[in-house]
Amino acid sequence: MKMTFRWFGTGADPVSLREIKQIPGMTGVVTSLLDMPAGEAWPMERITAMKETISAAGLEVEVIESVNIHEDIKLGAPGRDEKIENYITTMKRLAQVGIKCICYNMMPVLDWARSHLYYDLPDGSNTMRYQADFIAATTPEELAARYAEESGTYEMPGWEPERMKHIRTALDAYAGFTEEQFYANMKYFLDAIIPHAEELDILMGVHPDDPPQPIFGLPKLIIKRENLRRYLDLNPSKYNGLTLCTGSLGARIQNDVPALIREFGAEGRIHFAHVRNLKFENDTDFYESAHYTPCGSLDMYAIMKALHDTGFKGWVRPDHGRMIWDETTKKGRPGYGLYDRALGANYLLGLWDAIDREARGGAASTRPDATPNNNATQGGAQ
Ligand SMILES: [Mn+2]
Repeated sequence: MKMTFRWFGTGADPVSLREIKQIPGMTGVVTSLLDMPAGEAWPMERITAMKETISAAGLEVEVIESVNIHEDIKLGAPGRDEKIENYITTMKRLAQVGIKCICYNMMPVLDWARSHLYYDLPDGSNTMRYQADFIAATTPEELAARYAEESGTYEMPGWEPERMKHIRTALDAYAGFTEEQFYANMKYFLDAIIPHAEELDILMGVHPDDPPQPIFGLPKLIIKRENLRRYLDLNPSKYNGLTLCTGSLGARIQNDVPALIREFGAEGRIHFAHVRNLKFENDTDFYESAHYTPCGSLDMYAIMKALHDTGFKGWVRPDHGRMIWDETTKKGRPGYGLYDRALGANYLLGLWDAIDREARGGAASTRPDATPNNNATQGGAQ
């Protein structure tokens, strides 16, 4: 297991690589070229510059989150072949700088959604919240306007003003669109890219839909066990795998997250994991709590134990955190402040360390002080 941290890139993230490097146990960052439109090939020189910047900070970059999928691919629209070719070109270029895993999602039109970006908690921190009734009573335009007002200088990925200009056309394109068509289009995409993923040794990990239920009348597929199974069966290569996001799948109260990890992890289909907690307020509504198990509704020990028991060798990152220690104004991206994620990462490392050591009968595998990046634990999950 390698512990990583999401970083949005130079000029796009108030958290610096230097700060990330100082978090105990961090091996690297997970990043993207945030401004690259879906469907275009990423320029090699920008990929190289990204790699060099991160390497200079003493961190690895092996996972890209995300290389986004163009709507034409999801819809099976004319023009998808060209966008798939560009996707493959991007994969080939990323492989050249040592990228080993790509995260992407199949959410139609809109990326993640929350009712509140800065919901105040009693301890004076704030966090993201999801209220189903609120979402049902609003429109995507209203939500985008609210995000823009609340988040200040940072554009919310998936909710950019430019994208919102065309939101009605984009939503209309899904009118009458069936799940069967969606699966067929996903298969078309996977069958095109997975042979290249195998050749390039790049693990592909689809991220679940967030929230894991239909919103604004859009279909949502990557939300529960049987759909994850069907998605993986579309192309049986192990390179067609999952980004297991505990917060996204866990927001569907019927999902048993440790059981999902045990099932798909045992098959070697989980390549990357987002591990975070959330606190249910009722069966559909939740806020994003601190990672520590008693703060939320998910059992973080059971989650890390399931990863360990199934021999997980991939990358973990703490996911969204609360905004704490007055960082709301300083470290602006909702969910992506420095401090709570750093605390979360070290809680997860602590769990892993204890689980791994117990599996070894109490002994560390090598000199602990010889493994500043936690690599001692990597052999622990044979
Ligand atoms: Mn996630």
